Amino acid sequence: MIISDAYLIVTSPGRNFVTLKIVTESGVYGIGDATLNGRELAVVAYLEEHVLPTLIGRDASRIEDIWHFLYRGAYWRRGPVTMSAIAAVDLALWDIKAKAAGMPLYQLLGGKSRERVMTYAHCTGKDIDACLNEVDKHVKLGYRAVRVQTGVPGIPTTYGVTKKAGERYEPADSELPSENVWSTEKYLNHVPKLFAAVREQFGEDLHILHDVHHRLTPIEAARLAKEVEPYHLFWLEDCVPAENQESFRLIRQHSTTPLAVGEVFNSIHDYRELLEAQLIDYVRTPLSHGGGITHVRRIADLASLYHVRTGFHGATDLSPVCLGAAIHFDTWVPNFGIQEHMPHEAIVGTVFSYDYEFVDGHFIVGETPGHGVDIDEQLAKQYPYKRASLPVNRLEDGTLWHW
Ligand code: CS2
Ligand code: MG
Repeated sequence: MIISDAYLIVTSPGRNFVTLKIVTESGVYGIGDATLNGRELAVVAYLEEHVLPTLIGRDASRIEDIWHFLYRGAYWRRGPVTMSAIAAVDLALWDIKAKAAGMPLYQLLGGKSRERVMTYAHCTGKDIDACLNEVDKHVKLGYRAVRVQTGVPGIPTTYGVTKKAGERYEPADSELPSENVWSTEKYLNHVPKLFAAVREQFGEDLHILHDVHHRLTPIEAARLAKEVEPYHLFWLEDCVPAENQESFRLIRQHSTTPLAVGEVFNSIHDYRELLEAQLIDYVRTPLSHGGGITHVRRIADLASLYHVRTGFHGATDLSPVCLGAAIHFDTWVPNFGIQEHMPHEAIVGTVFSYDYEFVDGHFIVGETPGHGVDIDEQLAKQYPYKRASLPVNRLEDGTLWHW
């Protein structure tokens, strides 16, 4: 299983994706997701300059050894660019190994722990009524869980909310960062009403999730987590910037609302204090940003010691390659929690093929050897890269605020 070629496919069917293809002498190939939203070409440069040349001639079956060659050998360890680059190689190598073994990836990991993988939908609206309409639409599609986000009265735009009903929001929505205005006070006075309205209309069984996008101080997050206890959320996500892990002790002291964190984390070391002190309930690092299967399964295992479950990030800036591999991981991992599902635009499905199915709010994993996702390289060429950036966030007084 000697690696004979490794190259990137950068394509933008509706949004930018970076896909790594690793080919072995036998002709068996694997693909990995190297997409880092808003920093795609940084990962391209890292891979093309410092990684891909080192892979040629190596034995593709030695996944663990290659992982450590790229991690320990990098000297400059960790970080989103490095760990996304390593993840792309890792996903491609696991794809190759499963293909060579003639089995779907979940079998190679240890077989099924469940028949289907629960997902949550994005339900957003400029106001509560618009959001409730989206919840109704998605409940009718079979979702058991919804992430609800709305505009905030008194501020013009809110990240994570579509500009028009029924549209999906695109995280990187302008070539250079656009500027959003934020008011924590207006947000905190508003958002509990959203959860009350969802419970009022849809009852107690629907799982409600919400993403704060790192914007609160610890005491503000503690206030929100406490105030929303009556609505028993499935989780409150990214309520504070998580570099300061001490913050979560304060939140935990005040509330039983489950906490999810980690879509911007990229290694097990980011979680250690949070897990050992049992400060969180779900880990979010996706396979494509956390060093791939080889590393994220270690995060999942450490989390399981503290009854913490997985809840992989799955927005549209994670390609079908990442989602396809995640569904295999979700099908296997014993401490599975939930899988984010923000459907890609139809055009993405013309470039990427996959064998997973979406049925009644759940994913059903496919049986194709490997992770079951492939890319049409010719078609991919029709969609050239176009720089796109995530917005930034300012308070009403102009302060550049947390994301
Ligand atoms: C959000 C994302 O899906 C989520 O939980 O946080 O929209 C996230 O902001 C983007 O994926 C960032 O690229
Ligand atoms: Mg998020």
